[in-house]
Parts: sequence; C-alpha cells; structure tokens
Amino acid sequence: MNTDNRKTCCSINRNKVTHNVETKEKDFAREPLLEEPTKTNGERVLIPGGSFYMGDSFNEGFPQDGETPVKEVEVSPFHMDTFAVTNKDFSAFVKDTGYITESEKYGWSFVFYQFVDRDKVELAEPSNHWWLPVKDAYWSQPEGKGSSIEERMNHPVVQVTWNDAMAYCDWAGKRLPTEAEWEFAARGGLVKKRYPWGNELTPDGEHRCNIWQGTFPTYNDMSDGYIGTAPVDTFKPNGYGLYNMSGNVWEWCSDYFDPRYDHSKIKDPKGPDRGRGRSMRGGSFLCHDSYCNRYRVAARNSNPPDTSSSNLGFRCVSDIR
Ligand SMILES: [Ca+2]
Ligand SMILES: [Ca+2]
Ligand SMILES: [Cu+2]
Repeated sequence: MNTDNRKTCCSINRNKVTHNVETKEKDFAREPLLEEPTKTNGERVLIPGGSFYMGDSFNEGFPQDGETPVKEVEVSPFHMDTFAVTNKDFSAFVKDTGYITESEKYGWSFVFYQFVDRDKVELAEPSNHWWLPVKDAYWSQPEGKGSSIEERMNHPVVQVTWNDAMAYCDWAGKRLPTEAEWEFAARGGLVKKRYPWGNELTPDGEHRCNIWQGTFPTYNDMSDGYIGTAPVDTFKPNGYGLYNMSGNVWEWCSDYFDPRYDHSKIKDPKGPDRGRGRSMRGGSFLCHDSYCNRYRVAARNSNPPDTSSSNLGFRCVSDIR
C-alpha cells in the first residue's frame, strides 16, 4: 500500500515494519426495517437491497482513498451479521478446525503502543512507530505473551488477516461483504449521511461509536467508555439493526482495493480484479478527527491480505437462499 502521505492512525501493514453532487437527486429514502432493533432479533439481519448513493457527499475524505465521486450503486438483498465476529465465535472455529492464524505463523503482529509493556513484551524488531511489532501477538493473546481474551469473549476478534477471515467464512458457510454491500448496510436506510445514525458525531451529546477522544496518539480521555475494543453489542444499532459498523474495529471486505472505484459496474459491484491490498471499512477505536476520520460510512482503507493488528477484525454476510 502506498502510505507516503496517507494518514494511517488506525492501520498499519506488515511491509511498513522496516522503517521506523448530482444535478437531480432521486429519492432513495426507505423505512428502516426495524423500529427499535434489539439484540434478541437474532444474529443476522436482512439488508433489503436497492439503490443508494455510495461515497462521500461532503468531500471530507482523503483524496487518495477514492471516496468520490458519489455514485449511484445498486445492491441485491443479503443477510448481514448483527455483530462483528467475536472472540467466542473465533474460538469455536479454531476449536473445530485446528486453524492456525497467520500472526501465529509469522510469530508476531502489530499492537498499539499504549497496550504494550515494553519491559515485559518482546518486539519482533525495533520500532518507534505507535504500531509495535510484538512477538507472539495473535488472536487469543492480542497484545502478546501474558495477554488474554478471557475477559473479552464478547469483543470483536482482532489480529486476524484477510486470509484468516476468509477461512472463518468458509467454515461458517458465510462470506465477507463487498464494499458496496458494507456501505449500503452501514447507512442503515439513511441517504447521504455521514455516520450510520446521521450527520452528528454525538447527537444530544451521546456517543454512538467507539473511537478516540482527546489527543491522538498520546492521550485518550475515553469519554465513549473504551480505550481499546468494546463488546460487539455496545451502543445503539443503526436502522438495519447493525452494531458498531463505525468504529470499534476495522472490518475486512472481499474487494481488492483500488482508489479509483469502478463507476461502470453499478449493480452488485465486486471491486477490481486485482490490487495490492484488500479493502476494509468502518474505522476503529483509534480513529480521531484530528488525524484519521475514517469512521464515516463512506471512508475506505486497505491492507495487504496477510496483515493483522489489534484494531482489525471482520463481520460476515450471507446470500439469501
Ligand atoms: Ca474509545
Ligand atoms: Ca466496525
Ligand atoms: Cu482511523
């Protein structure tokens, strides 16, 4: 990935270790499927499909990310998991299959520096970045030796690569969403809004997603309640009943990433045929407006398919049969 002048507060890739507005608008508004969605509605929701305006209507993204121009895109109905894949879910997969993740094979993964005790944890190599390559950091010990997911079974699994996510999907009989599906779903039936719930970050002072408050990357005042990951059912869901589409953890998508998003395929676009990385959406608990505002629904990012970090997970979708 070309990261020369991209603000990468909440993403990092393995290759980086070596150095330290339309004239006439159509009415796409639709009624949300659920008036007041609750967690008891099951583990997945029906995303009704239809046409929507994909991309950044505010021109506030990073130009290199390719969030514009806004284009009219149609997606077919599908099911999306209400929550990101949790540590509990991923444990069941590993138990059943004996799957070994890529971080385990590499022997290290990226951890945000504030979660690393440098006296106790060994680095794979020296680093002055806020992303530290930590030895033996992987999904069930996300911050390296001595860390554990025991108290975080209902949090999103992290330290999983795109390839790991694909293996999980295969086991679960599901798949990763395309970028178009992810964005359609994240918008929750709203049209041209900034976040899954509207345009205001904290409507009536209420936090609706897990990002960074304070001064990135030094001081997080945690006014949303979380310094790292939050349980997958934290905050109110969007109009489709989906939790934490914005913030908490980045979510892998199936597409290859290309900043020049193909405008010609307006029905169920699956992204380009090749690319250096795979797309990811939604931002993470490290996003802050001062540095990386990618917790907006239109925001895009990518990583090589073998990269993992402590703020990157995924959520599954399934076709309607
Ligand atoms: Ca937070
Ligand atoms: Ca998310
Ligand atoms: Cu970010």
